[in-house]
Amino acid sequence: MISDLIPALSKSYSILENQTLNVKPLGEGLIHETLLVENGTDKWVLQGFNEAVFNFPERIDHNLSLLSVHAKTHPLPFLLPLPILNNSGNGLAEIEGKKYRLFDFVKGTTLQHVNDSNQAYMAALAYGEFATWGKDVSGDEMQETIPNFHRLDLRFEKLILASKDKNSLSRAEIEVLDFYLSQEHLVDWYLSQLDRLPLRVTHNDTKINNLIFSENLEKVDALIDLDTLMGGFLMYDFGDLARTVACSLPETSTQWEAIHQIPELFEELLKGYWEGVKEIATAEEAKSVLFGGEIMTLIMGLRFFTDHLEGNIYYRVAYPEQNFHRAKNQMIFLQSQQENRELLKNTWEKVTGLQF
Ligand code: GN1
Ligand code: MG
Repeated sequence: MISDLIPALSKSYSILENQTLNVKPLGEGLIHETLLVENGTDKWVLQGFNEAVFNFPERIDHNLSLLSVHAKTHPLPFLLPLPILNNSGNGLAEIEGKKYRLFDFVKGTTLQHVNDSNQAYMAALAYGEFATWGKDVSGDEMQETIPNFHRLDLRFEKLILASKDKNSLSRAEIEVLDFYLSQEHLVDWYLSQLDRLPLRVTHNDTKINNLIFSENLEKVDALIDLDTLMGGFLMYDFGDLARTVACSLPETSTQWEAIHQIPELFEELLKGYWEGVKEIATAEEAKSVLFGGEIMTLIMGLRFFTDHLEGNIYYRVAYPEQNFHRAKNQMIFLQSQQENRELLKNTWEKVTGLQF
């Protein structure tokens, strides 16, 4: 029972001492467990830290410390909430054999999908401004909190290995597998970019629900889920936005016929992101963001399918076939983006004012 955590929590954090606390589940993250702690007046977020996924908590600390030093001289227009230190001065507390982190609760609105194009614009602008803000912190100084996190080529190889380990696949699984194997051309393009693009400070998990908007939804107040902040390419951050925001349905949807890209939202995202990064983006980087949506959708599809074949060991699932369904969802969405390539290229030229 999560309420069993309360006595140990009060003992670990002086701010939670001698209070009547209530703990309940919060949010939709797939990796850490997220809980809300309340005392009637104040609220905190308690996060059950997933050590199986994040093997290097000290690297997270290193990166976040680097960025909080940078923030002292270069203020950001939104918060990057960092863990509250426990009574022993640690951001990571051990409670009943498990690791936890406590954060101040940032008041505001979290969206699971955008309701209008301006929200897409604001979200993308915030992630773009974040990259520009971090331009003086070299991506190489950041440590890899999950090694090779967005290495598409390695994710591709991993799926091949996982599928070879299976003796039999259903017809439906073979259809999805064949689609993913047919995407090797994207892997080749990705590899051709590796030594052309500078490593930036990127968030690497830019889903819409990793932003906290103000209550009236007029601005972005915080970027959260900072464990994957590390060196990365601009196309990763723009791409994960394009994957999660410019789609008709969320990655969990199984309404196959209704899953498609929304080019108008792609355009708003690009306008916002470009506004945020245009001062720093090289010509190669600017071009790369056009394919970011495809690259990130392919990465997630490969990861979901690999996890399905490996028995759902990574992502939290609500039912056994869910990772397979997520992989199929991403397949359909990737196909939709590919059908729109010409249109998106025109949008890109219009928004950036550059020639592709
Ligand atoms: C995970 O934890 P959450 O739900 O914010 C995952 C992302 C995926 C996402 C898919 C560390 O993010 O890479 O895009 O699920 N994070 C990690 O929903 O693997
Ligand atoms: Mg999250």
